[in-house]
Amino acid sequence: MAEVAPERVVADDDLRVVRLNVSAYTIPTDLPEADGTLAWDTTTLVVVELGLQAGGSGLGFAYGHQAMVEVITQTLTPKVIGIDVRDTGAAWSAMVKAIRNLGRPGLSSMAIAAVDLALWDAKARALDQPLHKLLGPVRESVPIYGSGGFTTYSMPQLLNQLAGWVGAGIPRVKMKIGTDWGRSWRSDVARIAAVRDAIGDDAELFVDANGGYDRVQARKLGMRFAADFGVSWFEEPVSSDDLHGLAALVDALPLDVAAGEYGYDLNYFANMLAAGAVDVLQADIGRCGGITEWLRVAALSAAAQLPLSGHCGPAIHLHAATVPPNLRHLEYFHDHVRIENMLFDGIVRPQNGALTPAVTPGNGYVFKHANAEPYRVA
Ligand code: SMN
Ligand code: MG
Repeated sequence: MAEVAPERVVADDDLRVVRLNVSAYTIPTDLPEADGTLAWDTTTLVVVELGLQAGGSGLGFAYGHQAMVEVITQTLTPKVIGIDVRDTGAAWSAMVKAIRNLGRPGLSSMAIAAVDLALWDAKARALDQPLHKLLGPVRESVPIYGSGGFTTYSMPQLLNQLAGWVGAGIPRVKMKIGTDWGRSWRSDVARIAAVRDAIGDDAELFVDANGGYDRVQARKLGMRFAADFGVSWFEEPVSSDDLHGLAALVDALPLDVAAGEYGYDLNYFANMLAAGAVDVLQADIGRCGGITEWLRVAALSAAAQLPLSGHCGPAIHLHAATVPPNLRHLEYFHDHVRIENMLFDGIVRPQNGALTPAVTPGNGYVFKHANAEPYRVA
């Protein structure tokens, strides 16, 4: 008689999660920031520091709102305490079940993301592996695009920032358009023309309207952006809820239509792909539930024969971004780059337009509590 295999590996008690410390920080932007449909002057991130029985630790964070702290401490923590940190899948599923009545899209998923990222970091540190090596990379470094170019910037600020990235070897840059919900489209055209002039012909120029245009506006302007200024990426030309409108633009425009930043779960991305609404799918690891779900989103877009691009928060995407064969790039978002360098040690710098994850155990970065404390809100 063949021996029956044990049903599960018996957990090593040392690797059990025993503690989650959760805190939130609100950091003022360096200048007023706005896109076509929203203005803001602060950014909040929620940090999870997780402890294991034998003293191991993990660090995760996600951008969002301080209300995530309550979700994590009250609803997620009881599901994660006692779990073997290697069982990231079990922890993730338990967290998703626990927030059923709170609603999966929105802050709940961001809260899950912060914990999932901390669990993956703790697992990699416990196993003494760089996180990307544990995840199974297909590439050593990840291409990025510089992103900012807010509608609130003066023309010199806009040109300095975008030309600055190109000058620093990042040959892809994104600016905000759709100013005043599309009413100031003439200003968008003038700013795009000036940026193209400032960055030269070789750099890729991306624009993000954040859903500020209507369908006809987006079609007319998209044709012009591509033909006159070589714009190659048009993000949220219309609302990302308008899947039919996006799909029509995918067919009509000779550039990449991109969307997906408000995706919180797999079904959202599946619907967007089924509608043919994008040429490139975007997904934000800090919104869609962390590494565990983001890699599933990558697989969905691969099955749709489409590339994936990581949205914002370069530090939290970097290790996972080495894994999907169909990854196009990560967003090197001005605000988040600034915050990640202020609050964490070990944040890697771009080289030749790409980021290469550190080969130290875990995610490679360390929380600088003293730098963060003045901004603490929870
Ligand atoms: C964005 C990111 C962060 C804050 C506001 C808007 C955005 C992007 O749409 O894609 O960079
Ligand atoms: Mg966007």
